[in-house]
Amino acid sequence: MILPHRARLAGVPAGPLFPPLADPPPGAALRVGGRALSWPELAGAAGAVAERVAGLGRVAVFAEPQLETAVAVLGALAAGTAAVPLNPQAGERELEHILADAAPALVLAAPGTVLPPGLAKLERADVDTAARGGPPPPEPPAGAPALVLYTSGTTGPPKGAVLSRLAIAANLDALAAVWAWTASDVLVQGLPLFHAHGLVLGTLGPARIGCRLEHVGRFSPEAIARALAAGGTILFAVPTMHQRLAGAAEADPEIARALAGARLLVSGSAPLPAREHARLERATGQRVVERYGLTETLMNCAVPAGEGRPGTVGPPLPGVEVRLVGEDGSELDPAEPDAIGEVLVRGPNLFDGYLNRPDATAAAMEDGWFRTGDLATRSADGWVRIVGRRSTDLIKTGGFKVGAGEVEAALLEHPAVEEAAVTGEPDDDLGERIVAWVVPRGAPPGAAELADHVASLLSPHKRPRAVRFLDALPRNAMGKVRKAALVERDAGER
Ligand code: MCA
Ligand code: AMP
Repeated sequence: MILPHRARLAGVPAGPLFPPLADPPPGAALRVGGRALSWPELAGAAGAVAERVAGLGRVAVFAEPQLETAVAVLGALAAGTAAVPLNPQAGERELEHILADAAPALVLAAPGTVLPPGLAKLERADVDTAARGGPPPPEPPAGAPALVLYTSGTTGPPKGAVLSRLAIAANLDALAAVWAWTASDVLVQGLPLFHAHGLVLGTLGPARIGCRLEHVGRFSPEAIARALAAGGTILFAVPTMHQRLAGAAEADPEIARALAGARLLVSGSAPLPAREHARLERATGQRVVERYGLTETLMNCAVPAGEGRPGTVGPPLPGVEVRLVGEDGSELDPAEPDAIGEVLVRGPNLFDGYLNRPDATAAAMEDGWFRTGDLATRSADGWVRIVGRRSTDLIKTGGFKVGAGEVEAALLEHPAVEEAAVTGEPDDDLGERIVAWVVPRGAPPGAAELADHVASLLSPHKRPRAVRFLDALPRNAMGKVRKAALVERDAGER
């Protein structure tokens, strides 16, 4: 634990984490991929899950973009059981690691879903969206762990960030305040449900605020436009999705009209380039607002509704403290608005630490502040601009964070790979794409074969999109791979 919960409780209202589930209003609660539940139905189905998982420490959720995922997570949280969402496309190694690390008591899944062989040994409980449990159990303590979300680091396998109910409540309330997000909104999204963006903000957010959620299942500009045209007021999406929406809006006036009709378009998980802000504004008349966060901290900064300004992620959220520090760890002079420093964060939004990794938790924390690894400047009025990150070994591709180290380790498991190094390079669609630099053992393997190999061991979004073969990796005197030389060489070739 990184901060006594008592110290973080200030300002967080007591009461149920999800008021509309404790006392369901009539009307539609959520639709995911075409199937819908009302608030009373959602409360009943989540209640049945809660009865099933009560008393268990942690349960896994096979987090497909389906109604059952929302019901499973809300049910586990109602029982005070921590949910561990699994990427439904997670490969062998990734699943093996998460199961060993989180040791879930069972996996919740939609009936009929074929689970990967890696989950065969785990007990399975099907989620019945038609089930109706009894009245909700007593509200678990605010400090209890709610979610374990796996996130990549520069080296080693992903780490499980433990998020408390308190962190989730405090962060959602802060976002609701700056975006005037209320029960009369309808949130539209098509994000994966195993990360903070789609799950915490995009699913637990509506459930806390009481607003309807329209999750389109699989993202496409057309599906998002349809949901917005049918009454959606807020859109949450990653930059890759906004870019695809901009292109679609330029080509199709109906898509442009649907986006123009929304109250608030929000981008996050990676930077939205100024070019894309401008394209979206030209096509739709809307200024996208950005917010900035991490799995470990949830959201730290957000541009308030109606104040869209390209290139900035806004001021710190209410209750969140942000500090920029220089190389030597000392705080930057706020009178120097263009100075670049690392972003440190403190507040009720912080995680409780990495599961089973006190070493990694200690390394990420400094006197109660979380070190984000992101580099930023701060304007005289306190608005934050993210300008880069400290490590070149973290790649943001399509809004997913991928550690170079885990991809390198997977590549080295291929019999035709002698040595491997992984870097990110700019990509118009994904922001960054993963590039594998490989010294082959014998005849070079095909690029598609290596991509499939990584996809099946880790996850498809961690696969290299380009493979470059070399006779030897550039190394410094200590034998460490000089990634800067690879990136330079890469830029020269493009
Ligand atoms: C392709 N596929 C493969 C292979 N190639 N499968 C196995 N082996 C292969 N070699 C499959 C993929 O699994 C996928 O399957 C389909 O082909 C398309 O893959 P891909 O081209 O990679 O997807 P895309 O269409 O380019 O996806 C773009 C996307 C996606 C939709 C924008 O990147 C995305 O959903 N991003 C969101 C990331 C996100 O939510 N991040 C939040 C992290 P299938 O068709 O079955 O899907 S939380 C965070 O960052 C913080 C807290 C924050 O600030 O929010
Ligand atoms: P994750 O670990 O997947 O939660 O990703 C967190 C990282 O996403 C942060 O450390 C940032 O580098 C990046 N990020 C999130 N939102 C933004 C944003 N609006 N602008 C720039 N980077 C962002």
